[in-house]
Amino acid sequence: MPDIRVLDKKGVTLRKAMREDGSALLKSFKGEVPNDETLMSIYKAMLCTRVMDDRMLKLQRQGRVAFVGTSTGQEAAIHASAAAFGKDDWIYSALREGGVTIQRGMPIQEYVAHMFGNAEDSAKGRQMPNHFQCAEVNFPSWSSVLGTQLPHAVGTALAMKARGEKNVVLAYTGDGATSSCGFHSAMNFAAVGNAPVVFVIIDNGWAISVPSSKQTASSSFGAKAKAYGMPGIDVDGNDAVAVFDAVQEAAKRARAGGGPSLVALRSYRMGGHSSSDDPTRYRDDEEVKYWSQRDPLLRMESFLTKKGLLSEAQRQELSTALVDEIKAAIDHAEQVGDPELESLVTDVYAVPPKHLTRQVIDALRIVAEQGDAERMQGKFPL
Ligand SMILES: Cc1ncc(C[n+]2csc(CCOP(=O)(O)OP(=O)(O)O)c2C)c(N)n1
Ligand SMILES: [Mg+2]
Repeated sequence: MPDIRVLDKKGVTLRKAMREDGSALLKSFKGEVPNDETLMSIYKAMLCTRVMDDRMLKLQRQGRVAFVGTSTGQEAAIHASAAAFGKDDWIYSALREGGVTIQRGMPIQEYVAHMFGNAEDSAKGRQMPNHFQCAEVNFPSWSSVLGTQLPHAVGTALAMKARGEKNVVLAYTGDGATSSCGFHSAMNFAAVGNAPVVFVIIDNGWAISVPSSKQTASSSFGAKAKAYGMPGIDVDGNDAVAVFDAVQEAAKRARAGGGPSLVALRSYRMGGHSSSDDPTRYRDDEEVKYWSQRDPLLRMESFLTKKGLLSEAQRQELSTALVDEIKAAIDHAEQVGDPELESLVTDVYAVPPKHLTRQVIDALRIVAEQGDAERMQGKFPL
């Protein structure tokens, strides 16, 4: 019988709340269980991400979207952590936390528009797909350059503190990005400045083809906090209740003026690094099998069912509704068309400089003379 002190392969104690099969809470768990409404909203967000990723990956294989980085296997870590933050808090993400925009109220239609980079994409097609942003839900855009979101998150938290606001910031990073300069600068700055920020590392076992075991010589990712002078904890990232409890505790501390914390969530990337990756070239099937038996979505479904909050009929209904809504959003997105060429130079300067204006005029002339490029022609080999 698993208990809260179960050790993982490296001998790290992970905080856990529920049994591996989700059938009940562990007796040793003394933390905070989210209320029924929060549990269900976390579950719906997890399900939405699972369905969306599945659909987007198929579209990518059909050549209809250019790039996808799925979150499959990490849904509890992503959505139970985000649930610990309010609408006025800010969230800085890495590649796999885009579903949090929908969890915080961004329409599915807007998510899909970004994946297509069409005229309704709030990034106007200027980002790679899967790099979400939504100003309305305080979710700034991610840069592919690993770790750069972390100093930005700390800057935002320090600004909130300077203004006397009670809001806090959630800063996500992957295990690989903990080796970036941005991670070090952010952790140090946050602790010295007592910034109201919660760093959440989602350790999904891999940084492309580099395993977590080769990413650091620290005893765990949570242990890194000690050197910076902030609390750190390692948590079973596939246990939605344990994730919520640990992150909520850190968010409360930050909100009360207690400064930053680090929460390391142990999870697993079930798919490839991205739609351009073939993980069978560097990892064992056995490992994938081990983790597929620890699927966070199935564990949450089992937990909610035992609690009387979810039935099989309800699960199917929710899933079908999501499939339909996403399909309608895709059908719409494919009718919308590309952003206007002129939009290349909008939003950056109050008055675009002459050389950029000239380039747009040239581009418009070339389109008029030779027609537009085929969709995806000249694409970057992602
Ligand atoms: C500064 C920098 N170095 C290298 C890369 C190339 N790169 C893209 S994703 C990635 C791995 C990221 O791993 P992790 O932080 O664990 O996130 P995950 O993809 O596993 O969610 C690397 C090395 C990059 N984008 N930026
Ligand atoms: Mg990783």
